[in-house]
Amino acid sequence: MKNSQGIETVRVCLLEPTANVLGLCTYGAHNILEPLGLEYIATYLERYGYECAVIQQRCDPREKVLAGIAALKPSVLGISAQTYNVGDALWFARAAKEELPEVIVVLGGYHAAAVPELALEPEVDYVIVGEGEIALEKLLAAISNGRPLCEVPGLAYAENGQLRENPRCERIRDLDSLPFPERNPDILRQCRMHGLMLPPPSQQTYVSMVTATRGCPYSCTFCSSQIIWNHEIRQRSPRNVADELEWLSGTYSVNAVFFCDLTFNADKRYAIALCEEIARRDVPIRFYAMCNLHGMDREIAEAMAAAKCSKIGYGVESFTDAVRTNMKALGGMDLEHTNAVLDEVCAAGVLAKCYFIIGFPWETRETLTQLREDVAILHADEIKVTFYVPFPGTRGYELHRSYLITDDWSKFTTLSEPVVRNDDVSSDELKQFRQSIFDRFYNSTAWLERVRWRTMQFPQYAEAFIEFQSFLRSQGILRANVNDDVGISG
Ligand code: B12
Ligand code: SF4
Repeated sequence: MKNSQGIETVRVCLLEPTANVLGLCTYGAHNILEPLGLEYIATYLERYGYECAVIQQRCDPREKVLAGIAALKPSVLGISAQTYNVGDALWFARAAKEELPEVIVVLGGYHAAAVPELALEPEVDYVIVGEGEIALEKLLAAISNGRPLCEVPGLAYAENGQLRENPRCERIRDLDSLPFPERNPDILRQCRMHGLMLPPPSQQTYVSMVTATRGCPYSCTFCSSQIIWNHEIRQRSPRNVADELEWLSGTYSVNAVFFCDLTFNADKRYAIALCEEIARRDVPIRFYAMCNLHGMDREIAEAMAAAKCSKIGYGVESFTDAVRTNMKALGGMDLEHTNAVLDEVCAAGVLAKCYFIIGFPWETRETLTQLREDVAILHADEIKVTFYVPFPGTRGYELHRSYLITDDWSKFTTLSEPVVRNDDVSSDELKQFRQSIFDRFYNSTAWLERVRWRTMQFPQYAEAFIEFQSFLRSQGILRANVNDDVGISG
């Protein structure tokens, strides 16, 4: 095998297995967006002369995906392994080795980084722990040049049956130095951001992801982000991010973007500067981003609205003291404070989605009932409720692994069913509570009034609400014929 400066082209195939989460979404349809991490790695490796293909399983059966990989005859197969898809990742690793006995299998991603012992599995050759671009290039160069593996940063591998783990790779200091990840138009065309969105799903043409920053300064105990990134937040220049948006619009006709930054507003001044640059360019793309309620105010909301941000997601998680103080890095906000912040932001014309987690081991019927009451008067446009999952590598896993009721990683989706034991509330009851929280929220007078008020104040959102409501109705969640009730036409 030779590297870029070397003699022959090395073919690398990068795979994201995704199938087992299909249909598990809150409302029956799940987003599968582009495999951005793998696209970053592929574009980076191509700089060094490697020939790369990125494959995303999406809805395809495993066998079809495997045949596609085999046809490419790669020398190296890199697989992204999160917790929920690690079983699929190992299936592909085994099957690829059977088809192509010479292929080198490398795992990366959150689960692989949390469980580097996967390198001891016979079908896995190497695990990369952490950010993938530099580490994988160094691994391929070491293999090509016959350099010792102990020199490869971030590498975990088996040596005489024992696990060896090298120190982590240096971080990419200058994120602007990374080339824009090459996209596959076929994938972007199939991607949709479901839920309440502007443009609504039916009008999304090509959907992409962008990340302006890497890392999150906080450390919520249930979050996996620290496994790959750290507390330091690295930022691309606003100009570089706006250039990418223009490129996505011009080259791929993208009209909707998910900013997958861990916390878009972690640095308020930076976020405002970024939005000002995007607004100045007037790129015809609307976007969705995740923000922390702490640090949100009218100023940043107006900057985001001017940059065509149509929705902001917030990890509210819970109003229960035990969660707010023990699990959330900054301590969660109470209902009153949350509503006050949401009001400020909503006034700027950005939609608000709030995320909640239920099913912590200490959860009781009383805390769940209280949450349902609280959510019913929440000043949000959309909610998502997921089950608590202590992912390997998190503090939550250390605290709660003894509460796990399954060791089947494919159930660690946060969407399908609880994986944590609760002595007060059964899994079935938890599922029912989750459903009833949605039911209560979307059928509450407060939400119906809100839809009316929002569409009067911001008529541009009328289409988004109409499509979302008909979706909720098709799922049996929304019972009233809200269009008639609130007088939205269309
Ligand atoms: C965007 C995103 C999504 C998108 C879809 C992404 C997609 N392709 O389908 C949406 C919103 C739909 C989504 C859904 C889900 N997601 Co998600 N998602 C993310 C998010 C926010 C960003 C991922 C990203 O692109 N980052 C930017 C790129 C540059 O980084 P990256 O992907 O991590 O890749 C780098 C490294 O990890 C590494 N690497 C990754 N793969 C590989 C492979 C090899 C071979 C190598 C060498 C290196 C390597 O190198 C890359 C470049 O440096 C992460 C959190 C985060 N910010 O990382 C959660 C995250 C990955 N999701 C998570 C989960 C659980 C889910 C869901 C199962 C449930 C849920 N609650 O939403 C579903 C299932 C999705 C699916 N498609 O199957 C968890 C995974 C935790 C775990 N331990 O498994 C995360 C970490 C969030 C969390 N809860 O902590 N997700
Ligand atoms: S603020 Fe979000 S990304 Fe940061 S640690 Fe908490 S949950 Fe994770």
